[in-house]
Amino acid sequence: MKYITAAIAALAFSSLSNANLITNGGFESPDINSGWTYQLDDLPGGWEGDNIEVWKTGFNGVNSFAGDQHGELNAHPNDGTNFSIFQTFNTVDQADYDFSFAYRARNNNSESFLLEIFTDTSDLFSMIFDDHTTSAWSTFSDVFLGTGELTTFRFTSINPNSGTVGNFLDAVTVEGEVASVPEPGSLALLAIGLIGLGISRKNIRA
Ligand SMILES: [Ca+2]
Ligand SMILES: [Ca+2]
Repeated sequence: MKYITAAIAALAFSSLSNANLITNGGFESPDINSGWTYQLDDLPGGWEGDNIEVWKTGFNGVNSFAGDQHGELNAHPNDGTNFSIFQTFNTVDQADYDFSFAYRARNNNSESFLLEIFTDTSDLFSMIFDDHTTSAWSTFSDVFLGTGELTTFRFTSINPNSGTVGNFLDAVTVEGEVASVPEPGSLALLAIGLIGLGISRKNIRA
């Protein structure tokens, strides 16, 4: 009986592990030789959304916060609307997720953008960032609570709201439990364990 309970607990815990749920949060892909590039829609390995712009470290005198590249939220070409980039991932219900990123203004200190973390049914975090400067990278970190649903982590340009110049980003991470789908074999074992547990309880009551 004790062993069955322990086995079930071990199975439950083994289906969870900690990971960074953001892919290409450092904008290191695609690997560019120099200058900058932009890509319509999805960036290979991670970001989705409007056009996505990647800069090489040192271009226009701006060194990346980490690695050899960083992103610019106000991408190119300008389609006349705000730029958004996002990633969507699954969370575990009631698990804490630590998130962090670096940001820097490009052209003037009045630049701003919005970060929203949300599911289909709830808003988990929302904040406007307007405190970054052209002189150095700033960093931000906080925690949100998972709901067990698909969760979207999205940056949207505010100022400039549609221009192509502004709001550098780098080193975006979301760290916490990732739910992996158990192997069929594990599920069968779990079912046998639960049936065994039910029989034991019945026997105790009888
Ligand atoms: Ca980087
Ligand atoms: Ca740009």
